[in-house]
Amino acid sequence: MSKAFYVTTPIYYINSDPHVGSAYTTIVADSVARYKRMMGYDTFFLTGTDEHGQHVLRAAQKAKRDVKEFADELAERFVKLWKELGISNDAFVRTTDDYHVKAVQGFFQKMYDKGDIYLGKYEGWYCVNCETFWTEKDIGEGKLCPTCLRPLEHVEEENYFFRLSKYTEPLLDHFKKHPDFVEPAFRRNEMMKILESGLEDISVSRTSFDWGIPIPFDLKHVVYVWFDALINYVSAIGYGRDDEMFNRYWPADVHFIGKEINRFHSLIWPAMLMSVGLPLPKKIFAHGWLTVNGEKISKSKGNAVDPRALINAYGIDAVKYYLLRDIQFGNDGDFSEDNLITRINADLANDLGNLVHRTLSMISQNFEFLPKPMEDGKYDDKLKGLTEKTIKEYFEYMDNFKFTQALEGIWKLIRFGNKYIDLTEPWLLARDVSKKNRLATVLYNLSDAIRNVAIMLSPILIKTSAEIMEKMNQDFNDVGNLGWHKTISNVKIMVGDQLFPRIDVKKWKKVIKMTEEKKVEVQVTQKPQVTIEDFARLDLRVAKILSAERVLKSEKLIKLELDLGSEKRQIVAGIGKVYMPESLIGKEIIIIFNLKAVKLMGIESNGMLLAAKDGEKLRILTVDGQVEPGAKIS
Ligand code: ME8
Repeated sequence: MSKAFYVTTPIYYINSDPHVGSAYTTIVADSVARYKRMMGYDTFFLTGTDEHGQHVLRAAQKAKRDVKEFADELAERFVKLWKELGISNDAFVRTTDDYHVKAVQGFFQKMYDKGDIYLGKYEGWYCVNCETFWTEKDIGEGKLCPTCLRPLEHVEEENYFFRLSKYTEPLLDHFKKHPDFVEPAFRRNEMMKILESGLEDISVSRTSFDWGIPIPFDLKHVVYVWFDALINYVSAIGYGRDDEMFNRYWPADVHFIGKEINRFHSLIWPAMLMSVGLPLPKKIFAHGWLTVNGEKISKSKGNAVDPRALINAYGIDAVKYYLLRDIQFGNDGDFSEDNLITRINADLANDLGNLVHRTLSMISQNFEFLPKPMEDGKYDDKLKGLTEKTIKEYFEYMDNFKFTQALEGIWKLIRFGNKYIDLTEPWLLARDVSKKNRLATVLYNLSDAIRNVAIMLSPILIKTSAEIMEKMNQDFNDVGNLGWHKTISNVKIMVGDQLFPRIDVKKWKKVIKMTEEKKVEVQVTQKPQVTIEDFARLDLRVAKILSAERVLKSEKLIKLELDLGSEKRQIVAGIGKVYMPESLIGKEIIIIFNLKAVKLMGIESNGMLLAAKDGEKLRILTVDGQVEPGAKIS
């Protein structure tokens, strides 16, 4: 039986639409799975959805929906999108699936029996968006989540804890013995630093809501959503229910994840596995974050690009090629539609498209069938040598997830193929009957280089690769077909259309409208000009916050007592979703001093503070260094 290879993506939260970021990890994992299948591995590729937790529950409540029905509907969008993107996952795990629920309960029980789970009291901060507990030392004054910058909630609950601290040493040991356990190396070093400072026990259950997996020995608790989610990697391959399958695929060969969830995968997950006595995954690869046109992907910015729109406009192969070629896997990268178009025109239409079209056209003009090589000549060895070198390096790069380099290598060969045409001048050979044999060899060699290119591209450019093979009437799909002069001759070929039509940049309507739309919005909302006198009518002053407390029954409003030097006053500010009252005390802020007093929820507000707003983000204005309260601003 062939060797097994098990590859996973994170399981995605269902409360936001899949975007080009989640598609990125899935496309990478799919390309690796397809490459491994081509290499003859018995490959298992897993993706899925992470459906429990407070954020999903709240989203369902907000939509006034039954939470399970809501989850079913949202999960389906992922299943459908991956189908549309041609993702070749072997299973799709949902954390609400029965087998997963049972596996999590079994896993938790085992850890409990081992003495690694104990009851305690949690008091600290929680980010509902990231479903992450944070300690005081992790977070700043503003009490914002270090990952997503949203306001944290204070939590006080009786929780079960996992003795993570106990695994600091064993984990350090594992990291030292397996230097490639976490990649890239700089991500590994980040984890080593955390380990060296010692791990603390973590809370692993919640009691304040029930949308989760009940803990078998204490049903008022549900398993913490991250604990639940991580176990997907074993539940989906039969943990606790199908030993044969489980033993075949576990340990995973690689978990592909984004850098923000590295700590969960490289520290917590391995410790959980150690606790139940299972081997650790062979590798965790934490890749970087994509921005879109230089900006963080976010719904409020309108740049959470729907991968479907991109694929409809450019085709799946072009988008995949661009992502794997332009973004150095491992590092952060920017998704730029302009660069995507440049790659399509330069690499796909010009280099690859022309090589295939020129070669096939010349064959069809001069021969009835794909010719046999008849007469060697100048430059043949160079093409042969480069083809063989490219294949060898391709394996090395793909095995190490260096997609950019693998594609660069293939494109060197493609470009040399075009150069080989210029050097051997087949159009001149075609004019002279005595050179027919040489012409046959040149065109055969070119076909052979193209066929090798198509096989190497097949895990990524699936459609294009199949199209090339069809045009050339060749069989493939097996790594054994890679190599010089393995092209079958004497077969009918088909020229057909160019593989990639060029995009006329001037006429083209882009998919990502974000930047233009934003500009329009700025123009529309820009206010009329004012004179210095207009501005002088405002009395702006520095005020020091003496006390701050939430306005009863309001999520948003905070009542502030201010020191203005000559007097004290009270204002009410709508900053409660972003700031914790206690974090505001002592700050020197800017207020409009001569604003008419108003009542907000029955409380007088005598002035207004200034704040910067960026979508959902809000930051209050302060002064750069200490000044006396009451100082005037001009
Ligand atoms: O974290 N650039 O789910 P999630 C690159 N449910 N990759 C991105 C990205 C971006 N801008 N945005 C998202 C969760 N991703 C948990 C995981 S696993 C046991 C539980 C990708 O829906 C990247 O892989 O927030 C990132 O780690 C993942 O989506 C986060 O997906």
